[in-house]
Amino acid sequence: MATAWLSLGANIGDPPAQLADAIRRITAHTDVALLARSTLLITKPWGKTDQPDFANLAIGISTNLDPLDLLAYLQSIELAMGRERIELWGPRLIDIDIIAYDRLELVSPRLTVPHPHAHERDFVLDPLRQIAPGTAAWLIARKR
Ligand code: PH2
Ligand code: MG
Ligand code: MG
Repeated sequence: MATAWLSLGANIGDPPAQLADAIRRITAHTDVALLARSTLLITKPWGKTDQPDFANLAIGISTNLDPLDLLAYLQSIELAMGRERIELWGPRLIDIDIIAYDRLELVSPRLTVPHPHAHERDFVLDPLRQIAPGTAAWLIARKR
């Protein structure tokens, strides 16, 4: 069993409802169990600033899926929820990112963990600190 930390975000449609729906779908998998859920934070858009504020939260899961199978499952949920990949860092109905997978460090064509931008994004770190302060500190320390 591995512990994975996920960041969820949305800024069009009904973001709180979409985040709740995404958590339901993620934890519906027989090989995924919810460990922790942060509060929902309203955050200013990072990277591309001329778009609506985001709703963000973080969850911790326990899973038997390996990182690439977890990624494929999360992407299938994004697709099922109507996510379209139009613009880098642009508005989205739902975004589900793997922030960390245990203390694994993996760089591969489809997936990099820890998430390459996590340590510099408060919208990721603030929710994560609520539920996994050690992991948030590790993300920052490994980049110093
Ligand atoms: N996601 C992005 C780009 N910028 N800004 C905030 N506040 N929250 C996000 O979830 C977010 C973002 C790309 O995934
Ligand atoms: Mg993202
Ligand atoms: Mg993403």
